[in-house]
Amino acid sequence: MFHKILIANRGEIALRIIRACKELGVLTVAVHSTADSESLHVKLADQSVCIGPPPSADSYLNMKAIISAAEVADADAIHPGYGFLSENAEFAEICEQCGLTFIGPSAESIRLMGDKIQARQTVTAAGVPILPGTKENVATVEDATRIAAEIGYPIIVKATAGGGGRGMKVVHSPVALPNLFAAARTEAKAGFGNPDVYIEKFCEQPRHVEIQVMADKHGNVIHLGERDCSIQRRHQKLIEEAPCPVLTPKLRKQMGDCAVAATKACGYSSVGTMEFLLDKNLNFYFMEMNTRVQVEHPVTEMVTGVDIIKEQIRIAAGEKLRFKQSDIKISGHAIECRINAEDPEKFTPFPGKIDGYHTPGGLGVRVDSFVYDQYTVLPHYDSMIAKLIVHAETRKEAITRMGRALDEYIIEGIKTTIPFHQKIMSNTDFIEGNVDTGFLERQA
Ligand code: MV4
Repeated sequence: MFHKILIANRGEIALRIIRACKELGVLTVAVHSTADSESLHVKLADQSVCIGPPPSADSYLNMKAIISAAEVADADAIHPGYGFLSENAEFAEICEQCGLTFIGPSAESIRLMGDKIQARQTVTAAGVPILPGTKENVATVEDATRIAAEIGYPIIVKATAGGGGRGMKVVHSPVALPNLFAAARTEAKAGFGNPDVYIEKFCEQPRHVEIQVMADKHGNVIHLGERDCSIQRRHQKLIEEAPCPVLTPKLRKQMGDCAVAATKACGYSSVGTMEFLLDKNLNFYFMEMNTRVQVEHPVTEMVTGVDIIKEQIRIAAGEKLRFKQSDIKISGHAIECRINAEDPEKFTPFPGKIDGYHTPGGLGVRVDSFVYDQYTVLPHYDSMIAKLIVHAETRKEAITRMGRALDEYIIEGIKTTIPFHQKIMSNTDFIEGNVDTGFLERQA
């Protein structure tokens, strides 16, 4: 096991990683921007290093400053959390070159899955279903027009170097194609430094269902079941749950087997997530792989009892998985609400000082957060300030418990998305599990 881990992140995930390290008996180094010196991750770590001014580009994305901090503090590994440098293959490589273990997959796996065309090819070879689409980049409007006609409208143009929904264009008819195709390439170039795009059949009103996987460095791979993340707004997930309300045990096994096969096919080790679209007829299609730990990992922890972060650290340290697939049992139902410092109607950021704070508690309630009374939510970073997670025997009870916990949660001085979540918990369609990725757009 490692002696000391540097956590190259902030906020709730930095705290989550510190907690895992403490339970593993590993020392922790926090890094922070000048704006974050009063943050809890700094206070709770064994030591801390200031790595730059408030903008992320100068601090949490500053590879040189982070590597230097690790060397000065004599850390032997770096945990990148999510966001920031977590899916940066170059950073993973630099860590290893400096003798620091990157707590995540290899640079090669990050690169392979970061290229969406290669990812599609790799999982297809493993027998995983994908939507009809191009095996190569589409360079010209002429090619795009011909291919779209072959696939049949609607189609979607996606950035090969993209992911997470940015720079995608849905096209419903040939007349709309030239403009949208050009826009997709421009946005891909601007967003990812690479104009390459490819085309897929567009799947209408799918559910977003993802499978958590875990792979050690000895070839053992298991999955921890699925999460339904269909409640999203502009590609930002707001509510996640496990299990997915419409999956049958048979379908869960099929998707799980596919996720494991795909993970093996890319030579992956660490924890990761295979994202799928699930259509109205319960057909599933691989979308992309997230080669990091995700925000919503706690819902899987609550229904499996597995500490995903501790496992991830053990895997990076070279340990074998402590579970076989048959050890994994899904128990009860978990829901996570992301509490953002935002206007609950318009979803515009609302940073500022918290003046009055009380967290919910009781059976089956978990709060993963880094804020406290009189803490000032900073304008420089993501607006998520807490994840409220509940666990109960059934989905119905979990929804009731979430409503109860949201009622108990007091955050004064700033606006938060708590009122939004309260509305969803009493929405009939949500209560019936009748949701897809278009759910929120239809609410307005
Ligand atoms: C799709 C799709 C429909 N058909 N691909 C969004 C995030 C990115 N990972 C890919 N995304 C989508 N890809 C095909 N061929 C619909 C989406 C999509 C979506 C997916 C999951 C959750 C919310 C979404 C919202 C809009 C579009």
